[in-house]
Amino acid sequence: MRFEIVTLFPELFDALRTGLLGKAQDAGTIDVEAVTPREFTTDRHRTVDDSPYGGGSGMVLMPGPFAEALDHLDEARGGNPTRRVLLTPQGARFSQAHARRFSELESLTLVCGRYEGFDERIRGLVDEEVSLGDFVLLGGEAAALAVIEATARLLPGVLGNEQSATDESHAEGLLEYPQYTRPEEFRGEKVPDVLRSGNHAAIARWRRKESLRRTLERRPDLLEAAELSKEDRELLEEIRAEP
Ligand code: JBQ
Repeated sequence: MRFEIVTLFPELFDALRTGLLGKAQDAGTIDVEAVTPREFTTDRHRTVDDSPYGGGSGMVLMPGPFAEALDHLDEARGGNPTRRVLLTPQGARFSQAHARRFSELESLTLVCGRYEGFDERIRGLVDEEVSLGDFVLLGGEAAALAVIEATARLLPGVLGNEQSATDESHAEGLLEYPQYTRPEEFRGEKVPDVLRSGNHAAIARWRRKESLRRTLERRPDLLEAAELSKEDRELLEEIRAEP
């Protein structure tokens, strides 16, 4: 899969050479190309922004250099299709469902806006708008990195088999159960006995119960949406009956 980014800070996407996504690039499973609208300016100062019509403080990103950068990427792709996504706090909240949908594409083009503002006509250049959430960033770059990571990890060959199984359990919509490794006791806190019992049925039941407990305590909204078995509902009753 190809990830294209239009950004004023292409160096930030060098971070994708690290770890599993670096390996995925070396293996050719993913391709990352970051281009800057600045490269597609014609004036001496490589201007990408200008003062707003109607007055006011701050600068607004001009549509021209963004459109030229997108045209360049279209050409480099040889006319193959892509989906253009603008990162903006005004977009739909990014979710695992977006990541799944994006992971089915041959190519995804992420356009990084700036919180300060971009010309409204940049919106007309993209297919959809997404946001990571209700907090303030300086620009879309950190959001684009998150979208790339969430999407790329779903591609065959990016993760080992072990972790793709983990994704399925998370996709059920519950929070993860607590995990432990050595030492058996750390600063007075012991590993729960059941995990050292060798009783696999008891361990599976404990883990499911702790997943349910965490979800109930921290994300009751997820519990509403989750598909629960009869055993799950019994475990929840046990939890609710606890002092
Ligand atoms: C959003 F997607 C963007 C782009 C620029 C700023 C942003 N701020 C908050 N949340 O994810 C966002």
